[in-house]
Amino acid sequence: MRTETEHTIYLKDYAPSPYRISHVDLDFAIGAETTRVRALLTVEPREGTEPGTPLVLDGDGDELALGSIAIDGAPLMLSAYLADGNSLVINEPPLRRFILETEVTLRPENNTRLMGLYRSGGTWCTQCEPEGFRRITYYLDRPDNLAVFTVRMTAPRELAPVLLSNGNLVEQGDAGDGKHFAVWEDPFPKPAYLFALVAGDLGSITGSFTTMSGREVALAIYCTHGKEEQCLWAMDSLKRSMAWDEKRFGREYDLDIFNIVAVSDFNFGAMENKGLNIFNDKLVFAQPETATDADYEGIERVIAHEYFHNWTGNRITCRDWFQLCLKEGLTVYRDQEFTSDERSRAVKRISDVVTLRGAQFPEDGGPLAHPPRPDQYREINNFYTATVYEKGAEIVRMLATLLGEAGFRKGMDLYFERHDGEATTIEAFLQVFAEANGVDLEQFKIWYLQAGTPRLTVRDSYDAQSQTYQLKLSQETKPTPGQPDKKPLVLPIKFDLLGPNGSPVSWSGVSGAEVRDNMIVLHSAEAEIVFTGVANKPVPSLLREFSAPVHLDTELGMEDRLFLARHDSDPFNRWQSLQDVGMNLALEALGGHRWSDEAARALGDAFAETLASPGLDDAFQALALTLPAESQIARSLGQDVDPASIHEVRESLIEAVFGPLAGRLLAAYEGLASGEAYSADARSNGRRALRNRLLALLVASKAPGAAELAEQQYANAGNMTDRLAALAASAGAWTEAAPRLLEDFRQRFGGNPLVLDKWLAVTASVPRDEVIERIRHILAEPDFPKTNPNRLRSLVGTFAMSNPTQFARLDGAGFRFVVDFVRDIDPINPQVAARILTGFRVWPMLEKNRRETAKIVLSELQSAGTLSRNTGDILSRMLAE
Ligand code: B3K
Ligand code: ZN
Repeated sequence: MRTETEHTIYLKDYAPSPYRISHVDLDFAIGAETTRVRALLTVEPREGTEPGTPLVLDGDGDELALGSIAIDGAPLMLSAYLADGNSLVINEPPLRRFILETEVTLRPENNTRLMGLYRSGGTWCTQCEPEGFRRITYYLDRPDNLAVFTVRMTAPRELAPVLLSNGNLVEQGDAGDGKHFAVWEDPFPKPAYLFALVAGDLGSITGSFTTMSGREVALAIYCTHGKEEQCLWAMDSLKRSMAWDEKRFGREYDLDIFNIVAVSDFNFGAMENKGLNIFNDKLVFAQPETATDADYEGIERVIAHEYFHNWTGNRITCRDWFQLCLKEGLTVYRDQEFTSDERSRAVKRISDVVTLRGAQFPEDGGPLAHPPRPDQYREINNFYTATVYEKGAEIVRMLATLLGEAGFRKGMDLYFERHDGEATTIEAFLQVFAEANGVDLEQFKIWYLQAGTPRLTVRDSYDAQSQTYQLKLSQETKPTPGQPDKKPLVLPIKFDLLGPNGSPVSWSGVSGAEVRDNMIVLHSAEAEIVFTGVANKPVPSLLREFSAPVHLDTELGMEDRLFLARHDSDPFNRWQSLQDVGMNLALEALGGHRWSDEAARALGDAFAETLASPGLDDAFQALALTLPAESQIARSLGQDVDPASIHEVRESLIEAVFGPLAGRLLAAYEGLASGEAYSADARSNGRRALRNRLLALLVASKAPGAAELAEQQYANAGNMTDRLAALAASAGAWTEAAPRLLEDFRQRFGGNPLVLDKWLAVTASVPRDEVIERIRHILAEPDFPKTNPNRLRSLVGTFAMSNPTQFARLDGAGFRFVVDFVRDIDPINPQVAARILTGFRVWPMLEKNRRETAKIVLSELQSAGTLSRNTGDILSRMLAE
């Protein structure tokens, strides 16, 4: 294995390059076997560059075969340059503006890493963020070099009738010999990571959008022939996103064309290339028979996210990759707000918190913890994490909470005004909010620099005689790798005090911390807040809307929590209170104190009441009628986790709480039946979500007839949402019908890769011993596509991330299987391998036997040598003491 310091890049070492490239003129000759790339780069030294300073361009020697190299038309002598595995060094470039011309040959067909130029289903496409452009040509492959690009491409007309790149199409025509060409020009200077090219035989749908200043933008979505109809929802989502960004942030689209291309082989969700977004096709294609409501929502969200990057990411980009969260956290915040405005704000908030707790908290509490703005990395691809994205969005959300809507908007306006066209930093971002609002954000900045989830502890007391109510608050963040000492953070804590009937209790004075409106702003490690003139002992509703990403520790008893579940006017806390009660019962049972019948009944009653409340919408009820996930319980336990007992306890808690409600659940399930044709709108979606939740509860609590009901729903479903829900419920509880339904599903849909993924994921989540053999078997099928990230993630990713009892089996078979897989896939696609390996991040909190086995298995992988930098980096962080 490589050593700790090799390849480590530090934020403190950031320096601008001594040269800049202002214009890029690319010529792609695309052929069936190879592609030749000729690049004309207009290079100039920056002010102050000393004569004789070498020009160092990035270039991946595994991918680029250098043909020729010239400066201002004159070929370079062999001694004038050096091309090694990672770079091209021009020893003494002229100290004036010059044109560097290089020619390289690529083999896109062999590019299984899916970075740079590669082929997916016959289509040539690119992925350049973060460091893929260096696999296309030699370049200053860093986000702070902004250049204007012109792209010419020639390709066989038959193989690639469609030729696309960024910006505007300025010329096209016949190139003889069965070939044709197109020339694209992007007038907006951009970093190389936003470059894109697509060449292929594709179908398309078109649309148009008139911007707020009256400009007409031609929209198109390109896809495999025959899938055009399945792009309509994405097109609709795109138009709504464009309108929303104008209305909410005053941001208008800036080119005359906006193209999206759907491809089948893609390392992540999608990519915001200027004017030419490239998408994983699972985030484009939707039709009711094959896509679920979750797919529809995901498409809407990601289409919006990539579109919003046009301002937050493209026009204002990152100075260096340490600032990744500048564009990602902010853009996730923007897409969350879009969904909240388009659908239900409360439901969106709860779902986002579920995601945060399910993905980011485990990261922040484990060996891979890192600050939202890291200060070092070995492999930047490993930092496209829940911390950078989701915690990054939480930080922006806290900023909006602290500054208020108007104050936040003032800051955003100044950000766009001041930094448009720049590559900038987190500091510059915070500065505009500080200036626009006249506030100091120095302490707030720590959120970006410090890893770990703070624990906020609150204890309360009431003194009837003096009519005072006291809240004692303290915050603590545990050490994380490389950060032993933590500072207190600024915590915006929205709250209210509730009286006996749930209405707010008033107070006449408050002291001890910054309290404004219904928000405590905690700056210190500890505070004692005293409310005076409080007539009766209130129940506190704390951290409303989950106003800060912390673990909240209170001493509220079951009664108070159930009171909040009934009366809190904050829907988030109503939901949270039910979760808390469920969590407490599960944790106590794991500690040897099984719940009393009375406690289970009280929680059941609260669920029943939630279900019967006419004021709560279906989607909210669906979320509320859920017990905390096994991974959530594991995290609350924090150490000595035995996934098998958690599974057992949770299963029997479901039976104890929901079993007695079977009649009511069934009646509600039947009442929600609808003969309506599928519609993707939020209301119909909520209805299906609730109905399917009820079915899952009936099946999981082993209600009589529930397994048959699921089988019926599976057979009669008119859409994929209902069919998959019935399949998943049956497989999760392994009903008698489960194997039959799984078989049927594969028969019906096995020919559709995106639906096959759903089958792979359900199969991989079955919490039964034979699952590993089953997965090995599927992987060994001769036509299983080991180069397709979606398939691999659905099967093995789901197993490693979402099947805790089997992944962390006592005999180590789950760990060994995943490690074997990672070793196999790493040479094909290191990004996929590294991502799946992160499933091990839970290992330090497992009970002793599993922990030891995990450590042995990981250490064996480490000593096996030759791993990619991606996988090697994850592995060594995972094993660092
Ligand atoms: N910016 C891309 C992610 C690129 C990931 C590279 N490993 C998509 C997005 O966040 O919008
Ligand atoms: Zn993004």
